[in-house]
Parts: sequence; structure tokens; C-alpha cells
Amino acid sequence: MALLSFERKYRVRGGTLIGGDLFDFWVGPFYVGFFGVTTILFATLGTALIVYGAALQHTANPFFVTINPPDVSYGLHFAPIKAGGLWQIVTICALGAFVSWALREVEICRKLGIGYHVPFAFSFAIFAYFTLVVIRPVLLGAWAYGFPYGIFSHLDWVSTTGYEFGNFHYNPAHMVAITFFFTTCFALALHGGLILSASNPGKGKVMKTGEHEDTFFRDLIGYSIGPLGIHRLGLFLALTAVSFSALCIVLSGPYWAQSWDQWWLPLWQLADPGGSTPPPYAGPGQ
Ligand code: 07D
Ligand code: 07D
Ligand code: U10
Repeated sequence: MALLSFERKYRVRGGTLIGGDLFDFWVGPFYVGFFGVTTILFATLGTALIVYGAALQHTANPFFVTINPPDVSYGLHFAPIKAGGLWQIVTICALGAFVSWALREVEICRKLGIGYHVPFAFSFAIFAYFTLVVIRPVLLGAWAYGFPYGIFSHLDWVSTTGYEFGNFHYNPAHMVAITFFFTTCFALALHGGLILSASNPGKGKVMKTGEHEDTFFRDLIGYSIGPLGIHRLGLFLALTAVSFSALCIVLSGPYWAQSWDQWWLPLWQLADPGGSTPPPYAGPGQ
């Protein structure tokens, strides 16, 4: 069915989570719905507050604009607007907009009668953000531990937070997360490559089938995961990567306050009984 006639067929009322027929319509290509309205409200307010914060900083350069969390002395209390309160309201707006976006995805899934896989997946990204700006700061006792909202400033936060724990690469959950991120890219490259190789063989050549795709991997590694399996695997790899990311940062501070290389001490002692610390890395060529 052509896309435009399909859209006419499915663009009917119903499937909303809240509000019945209220806002149950489309504007151009966009489905609106109750959560479309809340998305726009939260996103507009959050963006306006960031613009206000930028005006206070007298900078028009978007790379340097930053909305910082309050000082550690405010603990888990509300801070004055110009001393981190802005960050607190922007955080509420961001969470409001992200959750609204996920619920709007749910309503669209319900209208189409498809599974909730996409909003389910997006909820993991929201959870990672929630871990960074709510769960970890609450466990550490101050909003100050959230990351600042700025293009460069959030990079500074990642760097300094990393070095607070010595070498962050030794964080075992960070290792697992990175491995899953790399594997996600690997799987997507294999899948994209395989599909194109069979379905887009070049002008004048015959398009090949799923059997060709299966056979390629059976010939190569003795096993094919199959057309449904590769998509399940892709979703699993990506969601696991994000889950271990959330884990690696929530462990850093609330659970482990030292340098992460020290976590491996038992392993080192196994290799060198009586040795108390792994030898420090001496630099290149040493
Ligand atoms: C391609 C989908 C489109 C999304 C885009 C991002 C904004 C921000 C706001 C000026 C893959 C839109 C950006 C709306 C503008 C203001 C106030 C998604 C795609 C194009 N980061 N991060 C970036 C965010 C964190 C880190 C880029 C957001 C953590 C590192 C962009 C969040 C940590 C690097 C950005 C967030 C961290 C980046 C490209 C939220 C650990 C880079 C993002 C809400 C996760 C890279 C200058 C991208 C860069 C980069 C946005 C959180 C680390 C500005 C919205 C605190 C190390 N981050 N980030 O393509 O070039 O994502 O930075 O959690 O090197 Mg970040
Ligand atoms: C939080 C984004 C959520 C986004 C949402 C949507 C909009 C709308 C609108 C486009 C989680 C936002 C949408 C705003 C946009 C329009 C229209 C995603 C989030 C809800 N690290 N590290 C990670 C690597 C080092 C450190 C994660 C690699 C150093 C710290 C990942 C390397 C040190 C933290 C990762 C490396 C260090 C991390 C990030 C290499 C610094 C975290 C992915 C090769 C000296 C963060 C939960 C992620 C984390 C994190 C990878 C190096 C520190 C596994 C590959 C050694 C402090 N690092 N890292 O989490 O776990 O995405 O966050 O060197 O906090 Mg690391
Ligand atoms: C996949 C797939 C598959 C496909 C696919 C895809 C996965 C099976 C069949 C999909 C993949 C792609 C298309 C590939 C490219 C995608 C990526 C690389 C991912 C990243 C995506 C982007 C960077 C694009 C991001 C764009 C977005 C989020 C759209 C932005 C839209 C809006 C802001 C409007 C949202 C609408 C709402 C909330 C409903 C309400 C709408 C209205 C009321 C009308 C509109 C009103 C406004 C816009 C108001 C303006 C105010 C705003 C925005 C607020 C703040 C701004 C101010 C400064 C004031 O597997 O194969 O093929 O295709």
C-alpha cells in the first residue's frame, strides 16, 4: 500500500492513553496527542530557560553556554535560580519532555497495533539520563553531582569525574558497556552490509533472497542467527550497553570511592601473593 493511502487508513481516532479524543489529531506529518502537547510545553520551557541562562552568562557561543548544577552546599535542597535552580528546573523539563516523547511513541504504537519495542528502547536512554542527574546525585547527597548542561562543560564533567576515580577504564561495568557499544556497531555493520549485498546487487542484476543471507553466514561461521534474530540481537546489544553504562556511573561514588584500578587488587594478589598494589604504568617505552 502506498504510504500516503496507508496513512489515511490508519489515521483514525483511538488508542490514546489519556484524554480520549482531546488532541487526537495530526499536524502535517506529526501525530500530536496529549503527550505531543506536553512534549512541546516542556521542551519550549526548558529551551527558553537555557536561553535565559545563556543571557545571564553574556555568551552567544553555543559551545560555551552552560547551565550548572548547584554547589554541593545546597545538598538535595532547591537552590536559588541563579545558583543552580535553573539547572534543577531544566532537569524537570528535560525529564518531562523525554517521558512525554516516550508516551507519545506508545500512543502511536497503539494506533498502529504494533509492539512497544521502540518506546521500551527509548526508556533505557531516559533511565541512563535519570541515573546521571537524579539517582546518583541522590545517593551522593547533593544535586551538585549531576552533569552541567553545555556542549563543552558536559565533556569537562565526564573527564573530571573519570579522573576522580583514577583510571576510569578499570571500571569493570564501563568495560562491559564499551564492549557492548562496540559489538552493537559491529552487528549493525554486518547487518547493513549483508542486507545491501543481497537486496541491492547493482543495476541489471537479480535481487537475492533471505536464503542467500543465511547461507553466507553458515558458510562463513557455521551458523546464521536469522532475520528476526539479528534484530533481537541488535536491540539486546544496544540496551545492554546503555544498562551497563548506567551501572558503571552509579557504582562510581555510591559504591566505589577509590581509584578503579584498586578494584582489581584481589586479582593482582592472586598473581603476586603478598604484592599490595599493581605496578604503576610507567609511560611509553618504559
Ligand atoms: C545522533 C541523535 C540526535 C541527537 C543529537 C544531540 C542537544 C544538546 C543543548 C547546547 C547520538 C542533540 C543535542 C539537544 C544541545 C545545549 C544546552 C544521538 C544522535 C545530535 N549528551 N557526549 C555529544 C547529549 C552525556 C559525551 C553530542 C545529551 C553524558 C561525549 C551532543 C545528553 C555523557 C561526547 C551531546 C548527553 C556524555 C558527547 C553528540 C543527555 C555520557 C562527544 C551526541 C540529555 C553519556 C560528543 C561536544 C550524539 C560531542 C557528545 C548531547 C549526556 C558524554 C551535544 C542531549 C553526561 C564524551 N553529546 N554525554 O550524537 O561532540 O548522540 O560533544 O543526557 O564527544 Mg553528550
Ligand atoms: C545518558 C543520553 C540520554 C539521552 C536522552 C535523549 C534530546 C533531544 C533533540 C535532536 C547513555 C536526549 C534527547 C536532548 C534532542 C533533537 C531534535 C546515554 C545518555 C534521554 N568511555 N565515561 C560512558 C567510553 C572514558 C566516563 C558511557 C569509551 C575515560 C564517565 C560509555 C571510552 C573517562 C562516564 C562510555 C571512554 C571516562 C562515562 C557513555 C574510550 C574520562 C559516564 C554512554 C574509548 C577521562 C558515562 C551513564 C552512555 C555513563 C560514560 C564509553 C573513556 C569517564 C560506556 C568508548 C577513561 C564519568 N563512557 N570514559 O552512557 O556511563 O550513554 O553514563 O576511551 O557517566 Mg567513558
Ligand atoms: C528505522 C528503521 C526503518 C525505517 C526507518 C527508521 C529506525 C525498518 C522503514 C527511522 C530512521 C531514520 C529516519 C534514519 C535517521 C535517524 C537518525 C540518525 C536518528 C536521529 C534523528 C534525528 C537527529 C532527527 C530528530 C528530529 C526530531 C526529533 C523531530 C523534531 C520534531 C518536532 C520538534 C515536532 C514534534 C511534534 C510533536 C511533539 C507533536 C506536536 C506537534 C505540533 C503541535 C506541531 C509542530 C509544532 C512545533 C514544531 C512547535 C515548535 C516548538 C519546539 C520544537 C520547541 C522548542 C523550540 C524553541 C526554540 C521555541 O528501522 O526500517 O524505514 O525509517
